Amino acid sequence: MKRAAESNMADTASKRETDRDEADESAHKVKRTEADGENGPGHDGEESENILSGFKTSSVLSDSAREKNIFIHGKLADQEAVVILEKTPIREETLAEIFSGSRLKLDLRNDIYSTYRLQAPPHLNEIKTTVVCPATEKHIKKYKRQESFLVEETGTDYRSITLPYIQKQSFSVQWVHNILEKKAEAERVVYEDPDPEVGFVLLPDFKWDQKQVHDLYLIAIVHQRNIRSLRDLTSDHIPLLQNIFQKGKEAILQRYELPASKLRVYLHYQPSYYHLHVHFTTLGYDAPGCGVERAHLLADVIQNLQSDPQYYEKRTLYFPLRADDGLLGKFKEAGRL
Ligand code: M7G
Repeated sequence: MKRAAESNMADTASKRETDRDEADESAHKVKRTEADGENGPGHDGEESENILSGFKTSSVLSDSAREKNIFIHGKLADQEAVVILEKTPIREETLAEIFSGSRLKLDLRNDIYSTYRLQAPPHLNEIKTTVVCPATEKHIKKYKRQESFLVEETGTDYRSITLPYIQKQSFSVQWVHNILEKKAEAERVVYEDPDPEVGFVLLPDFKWDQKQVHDLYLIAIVHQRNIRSLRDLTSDHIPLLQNIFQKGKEAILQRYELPASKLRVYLHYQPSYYHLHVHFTTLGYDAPGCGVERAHLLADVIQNLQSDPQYYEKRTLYFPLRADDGLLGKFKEAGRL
């Protein structure tokens, strides 16, 4: 898949084409056995009841013709829900079947030019679909297209404004605990270091459909449960961060044949989910949230902590907040914006 994200609907399609060209042929496709077989349900896809047949649309939160996705707010069996629909990239290995097994409808013919509507076989015409249900008001805001503002947060602001807010208002991290406890997505785990101090679970981010490597997106979730974000990191965490960096890169090389030089490894600040995790994406993929105003390279984080153990406790950090984010309101109330 390309992306199933909220805000950063930047102009990436042509960039992806370049990335595609750049990538080694061997690193181009996720090996079929991994992509389509062993990763279990939800990957090649076990048949599921169509829970969306009763979905009632309330509003379109955002959409993008270029990204070919749409974020919809609605109701599923009387519960608030967000549904994300996204057309997936056309994979090279499906071309033969597309050419031989499709129906063609002619739109126009003019000299040497002709355009058609091609109706591919249903299994080659899938739409990646993400359902959040029951969705909270915060989810609806997260996916709604809206203006952003850059916030400047000192260490003091963090303790007096941000921390009290996130302690009351953040998204549940139940899905993270489910992963760590193998109650969900266990078959998707790419690598695990079970050590309680420096250990982590590496698995595909749910934005990635794992069909092709050029938009690879994995997350490493730490086993420790008391590290909320970048702000909580001190030099005590260097062994944890180095372990994630080293073993995460090795696991990706082994599984996807992608070398470290092709990876962007970073943390978000602010994250959406306050349980420390690290993002691993391909360098050429313009992943949502990988801009300088939100992404902090893991390599830099480690170096900063090596040079100052309290770096992230003291440092002024900058990040964007959406217009109707409650945290933005708190910064305004405090006269910091
Ligand atoms: P973040 O920086 O906290 O927030 O990253 P963001 O979503 O604003 O980037 C959390 C990451 O976890 C994101 O890249 C999400 O796509 C991913 N993610 C979120 N959920 C709820 C799940 C999930 O249930 N499973 C998996 N595998 N990834 C998820």
